[in-house]
Amino acid sequence: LQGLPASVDPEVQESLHVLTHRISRLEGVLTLEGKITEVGGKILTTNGKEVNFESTLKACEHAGGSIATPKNQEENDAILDIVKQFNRYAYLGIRESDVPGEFQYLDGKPLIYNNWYTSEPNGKGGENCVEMYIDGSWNDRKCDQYRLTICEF
Ligand code: 291
Ligand code: CA
Repeated sequence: LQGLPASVDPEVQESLHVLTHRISRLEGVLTLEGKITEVGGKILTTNGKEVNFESTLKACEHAGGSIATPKNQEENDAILDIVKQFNRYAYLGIRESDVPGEFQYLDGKPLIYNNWYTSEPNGKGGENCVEMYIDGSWNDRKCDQYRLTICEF
């Protein structure tokens, strides 16, 4: 393990080494079985269930994660892989702000990446959430639809 001060007890260092090894093996198994996808530092997963936006947030938070939120094309592609596998749209961790037509992350920060479908967001009244289409592009959409739950950890 890199970055550990030399003062860390050798037995503690060994324990961390063993734990790290075991975790990476578990990640390998889960990835091989298609249960998780790793992208950058993120782990993405789905329970295969379709629920509305609020329920998606709750499900992800209950599991100790948060709703999938693509911050770059690589992450968007990884979420898209899951969307394609299930052939179901998914809500993303993005919402309309108090400024109509402006979308932001759930923590209120402005978007640093987007993949809007042509002429979206079109804000057809009350489209405060964002869904990913089967081609990976985004559409603003009402929050009451049943969409594939995808969480990030
Ligand atoms: C159209 C587009 C989208 C919009 C969507 C919903 C559909 O896409 O105008 O921007 O978000 O309609 O308004 O909602 C209902 N109730 O039909 C539809 C897909 C081809
Ligand atoms: Ca729309």
